[in-house]
Amino acid sequence: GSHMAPLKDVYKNDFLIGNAISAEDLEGTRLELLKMHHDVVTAGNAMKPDALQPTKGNFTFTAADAMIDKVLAEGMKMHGHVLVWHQQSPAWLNTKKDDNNNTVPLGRDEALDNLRTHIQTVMKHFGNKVISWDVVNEAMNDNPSNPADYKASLRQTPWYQAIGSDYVEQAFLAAREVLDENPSWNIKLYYNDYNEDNQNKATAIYNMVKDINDRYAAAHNGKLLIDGVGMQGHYNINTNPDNVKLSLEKFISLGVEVSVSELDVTAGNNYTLPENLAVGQAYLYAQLFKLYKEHADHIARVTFWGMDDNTSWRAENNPLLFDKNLQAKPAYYGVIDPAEQ
Ligand code: 9MR
Repeated sequence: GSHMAPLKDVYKNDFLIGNAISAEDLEGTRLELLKMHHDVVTAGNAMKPDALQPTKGNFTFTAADAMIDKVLAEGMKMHGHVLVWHQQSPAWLNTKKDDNNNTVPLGRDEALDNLRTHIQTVMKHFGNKVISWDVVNEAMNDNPSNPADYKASLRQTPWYQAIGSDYVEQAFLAAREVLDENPSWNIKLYYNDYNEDNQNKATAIYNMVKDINDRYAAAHNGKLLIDGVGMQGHYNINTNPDNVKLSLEKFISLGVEVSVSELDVTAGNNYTLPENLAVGQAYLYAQLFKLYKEHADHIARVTFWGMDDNTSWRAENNPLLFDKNLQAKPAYYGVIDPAEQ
């Protein structure tokens, strides 16, 4: 109800509060709830590569344009998600069929050309309507055994297979060129990944960002290439906030900004949430927001991955602040008043 504290007001001195949306979230009651609590929006699917360039050179911006224009007209900001990923990306970007009709990686030059064209066309199209971009998503393996060797820790994605281990850096270079050509735009370039509470994965990500940024800074007067690290935050009720803290502080030590980009915390199953687990979930949300608040100087944005348990990608496990009737759960109160938990 309207007596509830808007999340964005509670954290107005700390960081932006965001949510992931689909087109239905921009209508009626859902739009009211979205606007009441959030400063900024991420498209859950509408700006992914398969949505924007299903076949080579055929850019399909209509739906994304309608979404972003409505978001801005309603007074919210937009975060761009995502330019380079191994999911929801058409095969033509980085693979081809060989003479035996087997799918094989494209050659480096052709794949690099596709990577750069996609990044630059999309960024120029949306221009300054976004505050930041996830340039590369989920490039790192889970729990890599030797995180000191970040290149060996990279996921063997089609982009990796076609371009090589420098595809992440190449993506950021392509994105940075667009910003250099448009100095009036104020857009941050992010690397975004999940399970970042795993210390091996966090260390590999740290090493990658450090290597890429150190070499770029040496050649460009100390300037950053990667501006930010997105900690997705797809957690569960057993996630240890001490591990989140270690990773958060590790990323902050890179001198980049951090955003919590896709937060949700699963608890219970079969679409049911017993009261003890609802309280445990609220407690974990509270611990996380205490941690985020303590590091607010380095956190630009905290974005939830969905508004309510019914429309969540993990609906069975009740991960969000509002229930299927859009009523606030204990988790909501954990977020607005972490000290009380
Ligand atoms: O929320 C998205 C869901 O609707 C899609 O089916 C799914 C497909 O992979 O992607 C979801 O969003 C993902 C995000 O883009 C990247 N990080 C993980 C998210 C959850 O899968």
